[in-house]
Amino acid sequence: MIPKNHPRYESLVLRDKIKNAFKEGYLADSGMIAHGRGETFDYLLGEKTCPPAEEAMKVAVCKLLLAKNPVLSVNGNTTALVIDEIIDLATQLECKIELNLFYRSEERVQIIEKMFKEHGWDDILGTNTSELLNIDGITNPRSTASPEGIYTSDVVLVPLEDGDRAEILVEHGKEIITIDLNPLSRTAQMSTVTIVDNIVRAIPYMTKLAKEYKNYETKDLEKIIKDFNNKENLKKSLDEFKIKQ
Ligand code: PTJ
Repeated sequence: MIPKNHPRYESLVLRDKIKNAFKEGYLADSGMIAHGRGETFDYLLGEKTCPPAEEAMKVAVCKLLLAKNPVLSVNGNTTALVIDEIIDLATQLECKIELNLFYRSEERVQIIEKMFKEHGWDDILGTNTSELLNIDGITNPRSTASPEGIYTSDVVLVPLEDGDRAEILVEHGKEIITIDLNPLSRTAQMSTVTIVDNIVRAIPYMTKLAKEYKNYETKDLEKIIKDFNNKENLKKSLDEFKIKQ
């Protein structure tokens, strides 16, 4: 039991979620390392959502609302940290959720599928291995894509992963949105829109924006997107990492 008055209470609660997910068999062992990496960056960021992340989230939500087939891709860490929040976001956006694992095993797939069902989301894509297609150019288990989801999607949210999937999906003509506390990660650098923030703060904020923006006209959404430049926004995000007391 973590005492509520502990100065690191919120951070310890997240660690507990990660530890429990590993014990329950659906978090990759490397997922714990990934979480530690995220914790470090979040410390340096002041554990708060910064203005460049807010700007990127506004653009990301507009792109997801304007998309023909938007998909939220989830892995073990995302499930452990924000399963209910991802479901809320997908509900507001009326979009699909697809499971995509780097350390893919049938056991992990089944546990995560069951969890989504128990949390009220019946049709998570990417779980029926025999029906999945592969994205050309990705030579690891992240290449899997469901025919009605990532394979035919035009805008995909790819949070909390560092690798080559984002850039290859971009090469395939898709717009990729990532949430990554490390602005220098390969995924952060290669995505169309990079949100440098903790996923636990970002997803609820995006849901709030989606509720507001879904009443906007197309031209108003396009206006929000128009002048966004991801490279410039990434530079602004990097400037937020100041080591100060
Ligand atoms: O569940 P699987 O099998 O798909 O595996 C998941 C992991 C996360 C192990 C794997 O996909 C992975 O790519 O791990 P990496 O290479 O450590 O990349 C994770 C990235 O997410 C790093 O850049 C971290 O800084 C970042 N990150 C970690 N925790 C958070 C985060 N970004 C946002 N919010 C977090 N809470």
